[in-house]
Amino acid sequence: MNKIYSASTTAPVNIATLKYWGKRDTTLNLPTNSSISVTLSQDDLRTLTTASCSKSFTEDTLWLNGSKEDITGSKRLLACFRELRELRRGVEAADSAALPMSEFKLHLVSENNFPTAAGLASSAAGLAALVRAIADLYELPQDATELSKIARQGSGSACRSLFGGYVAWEMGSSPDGSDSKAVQIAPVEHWPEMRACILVVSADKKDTSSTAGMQVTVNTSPLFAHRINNVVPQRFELMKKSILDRDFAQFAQLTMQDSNSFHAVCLDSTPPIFYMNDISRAAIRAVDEINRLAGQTVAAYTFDAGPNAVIYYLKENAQVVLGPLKAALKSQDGWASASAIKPEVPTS
Ligand code: 2P0
Repeated sequence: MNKIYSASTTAPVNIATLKYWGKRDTTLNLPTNSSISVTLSQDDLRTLTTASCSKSFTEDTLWLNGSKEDITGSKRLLACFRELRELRRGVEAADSAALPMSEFKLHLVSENNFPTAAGLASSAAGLAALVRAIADLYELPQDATELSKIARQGSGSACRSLFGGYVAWEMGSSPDGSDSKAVQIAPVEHWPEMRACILVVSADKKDTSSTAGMQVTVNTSPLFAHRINNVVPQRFELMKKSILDRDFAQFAQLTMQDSNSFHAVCLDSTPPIFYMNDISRAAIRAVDEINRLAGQTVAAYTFDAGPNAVIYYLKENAQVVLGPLKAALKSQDGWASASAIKPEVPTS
């Protein structure tokens, strides 16, 4: 009987405050701009993955939320396996007592505790957990930034989920992707008052996948070049500074501007891509009104490739933000049944 070796890990969801949208290399998942995200607490949204390997396994297999996936055509997943096995061969070469795990087939069992592919960054947590679990199984010495280059090839945004707190994905310039990696801007303890509230407008699978949508934008949107060349580079530096300075008003303004800019280039694409709906727009108006009544910026909205809103605010403003938000959105037709305000999610 051949022994089975296993390692389990969880990875959190991250929500971009400066959006990744566009690839300059679709095979290596190299982006057209750098991005920034906040990693959410694993208490609410996370992927749990167990990686196993054994001499007795006959094929690499992935079970996602209880269903066996066909991964034979998944070039990105296979690229992650290939790169992780390559690193494992380094461990085996350095230690003659190390088991030849790089030659064993892998079994991955992965579960999300939230809707998959509904614009809640499931691929980010999923691929980050998968890479981390295999790296742990293989006892790889590489740090999170090195592993982020592998997770990136599985799904771009996954590279940011290998860190907690505030994270930058530096786009890099090398054609081989060796400098396109995630780094931590600051740990969660740096700004412990930060909170995120997720408004689940819809848990349905999104219409346009991010991978397909971003290439439509790259190829057809005249506004896109302006965004990546003239807007994002400065915003990236300003947002990093706002995080390091714990300047919430500045962080919030930049976050909302970047969400709007991302959805603007989606709308500017041919055919146009719509991710927000009427309830999303009601949430934007509610946040605007909350900030107007507060006389300062106490809340920031951001929307990914789906209609669900993520609202950032500071703990001390929870009542000022969440009370009016609930009241405003309750008056929206369909909101009460179509949505839920999740408990506040401390970042971790
Ligand atoms: C982000 N999104 O920065 C942006 C904002 C969606 C909107 O990263 O093709 O699933 O796997 O690299 O990472 C979603 O794109 O795309 C995404 P792939 P991914 O979070």
